[in-house]
Amino acid sequence: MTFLGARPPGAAAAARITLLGAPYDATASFRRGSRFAPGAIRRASESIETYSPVLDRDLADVPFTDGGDLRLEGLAPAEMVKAIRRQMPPGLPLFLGGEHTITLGAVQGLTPRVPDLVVVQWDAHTDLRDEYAGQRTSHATVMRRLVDGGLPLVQLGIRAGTREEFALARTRCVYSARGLQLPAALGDRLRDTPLYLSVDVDVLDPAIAPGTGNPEPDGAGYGELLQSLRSLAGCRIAGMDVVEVAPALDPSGRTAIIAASLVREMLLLFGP
Ligand SMILES: [Mn+2]
Repeated sequence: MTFLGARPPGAAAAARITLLGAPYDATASFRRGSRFAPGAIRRASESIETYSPVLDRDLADVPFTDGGDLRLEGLAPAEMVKAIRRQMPPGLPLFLGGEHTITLGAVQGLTPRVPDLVVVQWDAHTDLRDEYAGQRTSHATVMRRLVDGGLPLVQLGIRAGTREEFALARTRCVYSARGLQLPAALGDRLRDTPLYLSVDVDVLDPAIAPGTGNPEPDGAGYGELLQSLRSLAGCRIAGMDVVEVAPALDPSGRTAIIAASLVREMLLLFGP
């Protein structure tokens, strides 16, 4: 099964965006299940419209293919990151996680061709630990590895982490805040540089999107997240992901449907 409106694989050459599933949740600390997200998001996409009235754009206007799932099961975290890095599709990739660790492989896979990449992260959590549960490559350390690698990082929606992580965010991130709106001056700066957009679904309030491993109270509304993404319309987007959907933790199914809507909006907003 492919995502709603995806062109057949034969049209891949013409497509500028490739959707790729990254079903991996081996380092999940609290509740696993995000490895089932790519399939659940594709299934949920059948229940939504291809047309976005706000953007007045339809998925039929955006040439994209669905490359299926990468084979990541059974790999150690560092091996999984390498596997993603090696299988980077041409053009603009949109990864369906999987846990947040997959972002490390995606960004590292892109930096050789996009050396001045800036990462924008929507997340409840800082993900800036140096190590977590004995692992240096983990969902809780992913942004630390990127910052240590010299990548400029912008964090939005942040409301959980250790004292040390918050201190690090203040000194090492370009910007880190609880709110989702970019300051105008920063928004202007981001227009001059290619961006990687990473959306952890736990940036949303758990009442909206309960199907995730580490829910944090008092999160954002869906409209607020869309508004934040729309403020980057017209920017140069080099890659994107939607991570940490754990379908089995939400028997109502709404988290997967919200994720499918979010993927549609990202395709319509940032597709050619
Ligand atoms: Mn998170």
